Amino acid sequence: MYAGKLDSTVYPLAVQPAEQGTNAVPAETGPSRELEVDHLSVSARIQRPEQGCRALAVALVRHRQAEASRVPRCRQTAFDRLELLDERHWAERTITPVAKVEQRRGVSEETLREFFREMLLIRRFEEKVEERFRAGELPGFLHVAIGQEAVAVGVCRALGDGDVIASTHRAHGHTLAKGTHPNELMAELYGKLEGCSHGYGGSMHLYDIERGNLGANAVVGGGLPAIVGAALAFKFRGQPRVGVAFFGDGATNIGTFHESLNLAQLWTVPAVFVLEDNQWAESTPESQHSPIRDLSKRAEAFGMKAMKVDGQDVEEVHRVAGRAVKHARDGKGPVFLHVETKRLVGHYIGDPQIYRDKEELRELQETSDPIQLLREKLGLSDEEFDSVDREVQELVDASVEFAKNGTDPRPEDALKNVYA
Ligand SMILES: Cc1ncc(C[n+]2csc(CCOP(=O)(O)OP(=O)(O)O)c2C)c(N)n1
Ligand SMILES: [Mg+2]
Repeated sequence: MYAGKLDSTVYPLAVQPAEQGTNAVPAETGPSRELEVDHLSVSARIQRPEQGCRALAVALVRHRQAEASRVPRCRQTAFDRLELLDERHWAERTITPVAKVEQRRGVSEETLREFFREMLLIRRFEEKVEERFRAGELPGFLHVAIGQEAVAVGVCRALGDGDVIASTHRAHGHTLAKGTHPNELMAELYGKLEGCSHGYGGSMHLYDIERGNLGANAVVGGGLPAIVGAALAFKFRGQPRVGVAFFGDGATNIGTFHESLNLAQLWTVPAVFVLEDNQWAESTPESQHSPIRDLSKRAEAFGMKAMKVDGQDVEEVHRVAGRAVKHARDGKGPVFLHVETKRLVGHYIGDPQIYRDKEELRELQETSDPIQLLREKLGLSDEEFDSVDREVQELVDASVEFAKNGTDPRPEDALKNVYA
């Protein structure tokens, strides 16, 4: 985690004290400010330090215990003034990631088996989410990404620990693949304090700053501007880090998509824009929401490098994502990664899909399931499959237990960390 570095003094989009809510960190002056500002080149420095560090301040507070030695002294004092969430949450936060996020070179069979395990973990997790939702245990509105697991795993496995992602309304897979423990994710879906967003967020507002997850987004296209901002900050600081925005084909019709690609290319920021093209936006087929069939052309309009890949083949996704990430990390500018994938279920849990041809869907489920395809590629025997399956199902069952035993947020904390 980069707590010490995410200081508002260095962050190009910092908040002015007058704009901050009651929980906001006071503005600071002093040696750390001068020191940090020196990291920015004069030409790169943005002269508007008055916006946007509020979410970062929250992230910093979250990690103040673990990172105390790396946080400037004046910042620690500011933290001490903050009352946030129940301290017990942090004392107990000892979970290590299940899905690995370290960078890999080449894809050995062993690595492919790890991809398989992670994809199966995501699948079983989402099946359990559906089961618990239907049992009335989970509040809100839930979208699963069954059929799209290879995108989450293939892309996130091409990232390093310092890289960040922003997700969509279909965020469970991205979140697990970026390293959030199933316990923390399930606890969030149950609205518990132990959840990755402390129970404030739910399925469409999953955050895990420590693991480089800048959040899911209920607003379609909401993650792209955040990633352009993060990538711009990486560029200013000279850090070899990359920001990745996931979004769907429907999002390519949204204004923030076009604005983000435009500025990302103009500023040659280290970002990768991952289009998860499942050919549906809710119940609207792509042919009815976009006048062009090849959505990569939208990136070409900005002069952005575009790559295409079959999203049902995790090995391919990983390989091409690795090239895209390298291109961005090498300072050559952003990349548009067009991933063709399949939504093998409804738009949301409970969607009757009356708008979809049942026979076509059944055929897709039989021929395009990325987990089944990888199982075949690996030649896994039934015993091998069952062994991995048992292991991940145990993790998922344990996450439900963890979540059910979690702490309900206190009503008096409802407005804490709310900066609207
Ligand atoms: C700005 C905005 N417009 C509309 C919606 C309603 N909405 C939620 S999901 C969705 C479809 C998005 O389609 P796509 O981007 O292809 O993602 P997918 O659901 O296929 O993963 C829409 C229109 C929204 N949440 N935000
Ligand atoms: Mg879509």
